[in-house]
Amino acid sequence: MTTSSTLTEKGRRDCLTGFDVEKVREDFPILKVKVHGKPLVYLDNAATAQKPQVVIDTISTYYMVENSNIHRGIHFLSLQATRAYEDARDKIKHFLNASHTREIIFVRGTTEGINLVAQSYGRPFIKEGDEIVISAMEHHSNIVPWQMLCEQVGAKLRVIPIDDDGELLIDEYGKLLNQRTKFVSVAHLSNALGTISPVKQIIEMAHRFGVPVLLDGAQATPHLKVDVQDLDCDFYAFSGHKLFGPTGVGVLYGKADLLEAMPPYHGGGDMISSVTFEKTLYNVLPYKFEAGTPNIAGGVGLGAAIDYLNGIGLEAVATYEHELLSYATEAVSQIPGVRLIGTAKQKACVLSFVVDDIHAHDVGTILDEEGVAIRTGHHCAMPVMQRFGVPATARASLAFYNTRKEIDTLVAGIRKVKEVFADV
Ligand code: C6P
Repeated sequence: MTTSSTLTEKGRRDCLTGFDVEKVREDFPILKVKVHGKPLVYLDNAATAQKPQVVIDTISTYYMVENSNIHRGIHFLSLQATRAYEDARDKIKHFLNASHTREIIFVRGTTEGINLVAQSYGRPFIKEGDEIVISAMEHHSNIVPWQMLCEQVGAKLRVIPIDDDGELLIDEYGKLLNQRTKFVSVAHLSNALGTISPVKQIIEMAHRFGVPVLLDGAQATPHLKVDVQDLDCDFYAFSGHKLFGPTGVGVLYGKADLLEAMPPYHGGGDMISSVTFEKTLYNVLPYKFEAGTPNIAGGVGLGAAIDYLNGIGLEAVATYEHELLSYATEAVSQIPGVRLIGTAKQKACVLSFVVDDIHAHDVGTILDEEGVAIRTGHHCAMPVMQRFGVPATARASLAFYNTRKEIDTLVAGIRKVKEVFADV
């Protein structure tokens, strides 16, 4: 029997949180895969996370015994599929602590959620000369839709600058807010830097000007507890596939009064209550924004992923990941020639770095030979690369199933990269 005196500090914490990484790893079949004959070390979780067996099983069971179209049939299977899909919506409502399921709109992912708001909110409510505020650490998904809107309506994009650690300059943000500001859209957690932004403060400041705020939660939802009522955000978008669920499904949360005031984004089946050639009446929320047959299995799978994550507990996840990121940061930064890009005080799960003047793709290729999967490049955040004066970074991104041993393999791999290039 282990007693508290025989436990390491880390073991003691894991006992307290009830988090057992080796047990959790058993839930993810892909983690047993070998790459180039070596055990897979999957550190590309910010791109997409792996799926636990229960999510895989839920999707295949859905197709085996429940598959049918939803909201359309009166037959048994259709009602069953509808119930499964709507149950998933209810799980998402609880996951985000939204007030009502009609505020939960199924979309394809974060990208579609932001585009929906940019068009359905932006086209009617943002006019020529108005300003939209984003930050310098946004993913292209939270830049381009706003640029497109600006071109369409003649509005202007304003950008909150960041400092050398990758933290938002909150005073500069304050200076950007004025009577012309009509929308603020920022990442909750940056995919390229790992910065957790002070989103509650950002929202409070915008609301003083009566300005709605969208949070891009693509990276935050797998790592941080999100409470949309406590944050008081107006919109929140995230992707199922980063949350251990399937690809092709995501969520847009919106406050009901705003969603009610917005016209539909897409037209088609299910988003209507009646259609004649003269006039169409739209369906109630959330269906008004869900045209056409959705990704039903995806929604059901996302519900299973949320159940799974709730079973582990996001607090235990956050505590474990925080410790793992500290360990990784310490170990990687000790390698001579490594420069970390993104050193904010509040960070989660992302370790972006450059090694000497070796191109990030070379770093990634050599690590791949060691079985280590990371992402290299601009991470769909080109302005971040420009801000730090690098063409690309290597990015290791963590999930709760990663271990210290895997970080050691990453570190050994980076040292190997340096050896290979020392000989070149
Ligand atoms: N970032 C990454 O490797 P989609 O593609 O719609 O699921 O998510 C888009 C998106 C939006 N915002 C942030 C902060 C993101 O990180 C992403 C996706 C992945 O960093 C793929 S580019």
